[in-house]
Amino acid sequence: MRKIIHIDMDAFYASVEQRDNPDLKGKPIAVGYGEARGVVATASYEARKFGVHSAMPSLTAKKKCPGLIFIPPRFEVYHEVSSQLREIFLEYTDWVEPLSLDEAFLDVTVNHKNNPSASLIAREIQQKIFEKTGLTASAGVSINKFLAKIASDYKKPNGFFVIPPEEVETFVENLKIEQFFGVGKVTTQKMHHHRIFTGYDLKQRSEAELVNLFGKMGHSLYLNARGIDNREVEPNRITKSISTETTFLQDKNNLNLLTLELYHLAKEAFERMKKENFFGKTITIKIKYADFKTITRSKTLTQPLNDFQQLWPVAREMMKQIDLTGQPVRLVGFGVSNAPFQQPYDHSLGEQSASNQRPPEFRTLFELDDNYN
Ligand code: DCP
Ligand code: MG
Repeated sequence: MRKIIHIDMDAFYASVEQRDNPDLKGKPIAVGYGEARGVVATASYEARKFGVHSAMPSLTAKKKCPGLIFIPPRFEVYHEVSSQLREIFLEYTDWVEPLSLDEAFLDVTVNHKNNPSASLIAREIQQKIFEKTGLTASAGVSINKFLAKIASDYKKPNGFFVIPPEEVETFVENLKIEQFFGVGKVTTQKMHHHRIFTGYDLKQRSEAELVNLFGKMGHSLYLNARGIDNREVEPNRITKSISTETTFLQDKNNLNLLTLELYHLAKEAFERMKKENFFGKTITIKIKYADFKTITRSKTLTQPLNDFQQLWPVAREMMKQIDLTGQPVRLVGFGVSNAPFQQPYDHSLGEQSASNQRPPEFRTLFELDDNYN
């Protein structure tokens, strides 16, 4: 039985800003740009009471909370805090898997302190984070990643929650379906349509039925419903890019149709970018022609692409530059890479593809995944 901890900082960017500027303490703030095209990166808990949240357009946020104070992000500082967190985690175990600047899984089944209690370790880590950074984190402790992550969210902010082995079954039965890993808005609707509302409902369905309904995810849902998640804590997962692609049933050479396809791909990629907090500066479009000849076109912007309204016009223009006069196209791909908020840490175990030209200290925090379909 493994012992997994998930640590997630509370209102991360906003808390850093409130820490560094006491005038902002206790006030509704949003980290981001307040202008027409801006979006909220994160909101302080005071602002969340008004319904302001991450990824909300800044103008909407202002309407919801007229007194909202916008603070431009200082990524160097968040990055610095992230390194401090990492140092603390590594005191306990080498099995640290960061998911973003403010969040990580730790496997403490075996740990440097020979401490058999994951709960005590999690408590200590929260304490150390506060001492070193002046910021609060929430901690979740359980037997796997799926449950540890739910646990850290359970009592936010400054929360601490343990799901011990003997309580797993009941806990999972009572979870809402949208709390399961990979179940977003669309899947939730589909689940509800099939009268699956809770973990208990999910457990009544056979694996075959779930696979039939939800594809590959059906397997993990079947296991998760039983409190099982066999994913390891992976210390060297890094995302270098997020990409999506489609192969058409019939080749296309019409710019409008191809642009429409690209739009859907870009939307899908952007959802993942938000989820993984991976906002790259480089857009890549990939085209495979009918004869399988493949070309890619890339464009690098000065700012990370954290707003779809900013990203899409660039992609659309790039599509216009693609030669469609010869062969029709059988595949279109869209990708984003080159995210600037990277953590300089030792990935001596990590792998790098030949296409990644960045020096090791600029590798990203996230999962390596170039083949997302
Ligand atoms: N972030 C972002 N855009 C998003 C989501 C998050 O830029 N759509 C950034 C800002 C957050 C940080 O990533 O501060 C961490 O994301 P979390 O989802 O952990 O959110 P917070 O830490 O802000 O809040 P919580 O207390 O809910 O964890
Ligand atoms: Mg957080």
